[in-house]
Amino acid sequence: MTTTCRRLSATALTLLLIAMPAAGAQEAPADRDARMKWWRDARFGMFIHWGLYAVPAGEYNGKRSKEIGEWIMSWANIPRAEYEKFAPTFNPARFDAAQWVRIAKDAGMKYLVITSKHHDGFAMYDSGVSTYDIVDATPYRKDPMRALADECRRQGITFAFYYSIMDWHHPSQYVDAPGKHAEAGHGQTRMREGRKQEYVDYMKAQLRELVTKYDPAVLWFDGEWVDWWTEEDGQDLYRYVRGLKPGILINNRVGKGRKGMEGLNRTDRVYAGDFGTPEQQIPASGLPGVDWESCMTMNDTWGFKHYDENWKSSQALIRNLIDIVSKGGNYLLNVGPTAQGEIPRPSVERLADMGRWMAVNGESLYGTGAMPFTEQLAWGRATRKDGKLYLHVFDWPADGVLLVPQIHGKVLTARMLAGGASVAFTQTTGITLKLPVKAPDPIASVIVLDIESSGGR
Ligand code: FHN
Repeated sequence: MTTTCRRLSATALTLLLIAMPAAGAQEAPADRDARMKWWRDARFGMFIHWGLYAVPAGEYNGKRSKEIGEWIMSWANIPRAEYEKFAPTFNPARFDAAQWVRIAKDAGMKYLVITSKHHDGFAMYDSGVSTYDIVDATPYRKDPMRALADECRRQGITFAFYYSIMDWHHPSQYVDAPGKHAEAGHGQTRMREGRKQEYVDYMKAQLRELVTKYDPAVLWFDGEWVDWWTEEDGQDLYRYVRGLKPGILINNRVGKGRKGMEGLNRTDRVYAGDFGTPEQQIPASGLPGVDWESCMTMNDTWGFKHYDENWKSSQALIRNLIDIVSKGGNYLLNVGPTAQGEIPRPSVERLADMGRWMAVNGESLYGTGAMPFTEQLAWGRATRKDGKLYLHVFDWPADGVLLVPQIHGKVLTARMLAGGASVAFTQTTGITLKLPVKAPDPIASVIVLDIESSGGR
């Protein structure tokens, strides 16, 4: 979906967001901070879109589309009974939970969010309330979510689930404009008369299974734009899931927004949930006052498409991560594994590059806050934490002179994060650093300033 609708200024947006009480607003601020802490510190997570759509991999009856892979049931207008036929051929024998988690961990990611059920309604775990799941309907017969949840715990990665509210397969819903989502802006399902409660009960039963059996740290909802889902439904679902696990985090897409929020991008609103979810974009000034996480693809699809080779470079991905964290957000970077159970090689290679950068420079991102400058820095980005200011230099100055705007507090030392070499500096209104001639890292070199008294400018 395109997420470019911005009718309010960033300042107006921020004020509105701060003014909106969330469903969890009864919670004391200190309790909320404690609940959010691991997530705010983590900064970098892996999104995994994996489901039956990996079987057609973007191609149906010889036709390919520019649309996203996990939407093939909608854009190729595949009837339910036909789409179900992918299940007996779905046998991800090469799936290796330990390897997936290792790939995320080595990239420097701290958490993983995987599709338990996407819009196609197919459960990727062993559901007791449906047989339309990977254990009952495929020759694989095993539960990869069990393996992943266990492996995440073993390797120290936080495990979380995505869950779609809209369901193209559940009999309570039907699609009245098949294949039309591109023109309409988004696919819809219509709710059959009198069947909504049955579906809400079904969702709640599945969510109870997911929370009680797999203990996810986040429930990441999506598909809430359907016209039969309301903000009240979202708040009820929020309370239900928090009731199952009080410490869980829930994204904003559980609900729809209140009156007065119509002009806001749906992914930026924080109302029923705990954090905003800008999609395929980095808000220019962050979303001050709310927690947020940008979710983005590495190519142009979330679910695997065998012909999508439009990969972003490792440099672009590393700089996106820095950019997001410097604006106070988290980066949820997607991979779309194949039907055989493998993360595509181009994704693995890029994640390895990110991991190499993070192994040296991760300190400058984990647990940090947004940079203390209101204006964009021409040469890069900055983050701060515990009396330290981290400068991420994208464009290394040819004359070796780096100008940093004024900050509160006296700079005590300046050094390169990689290797620790000292950097000469002078501080007047701003700070002038005298850097080595050559950039130590062509993607982003990090300089650490120790500041006597930390805080904003
Ligand atoms: O329609 C989905 C899409 O398939 C994908 O899951 C993304 C991820 O944020 N969310 C939806 C659109 O907002």
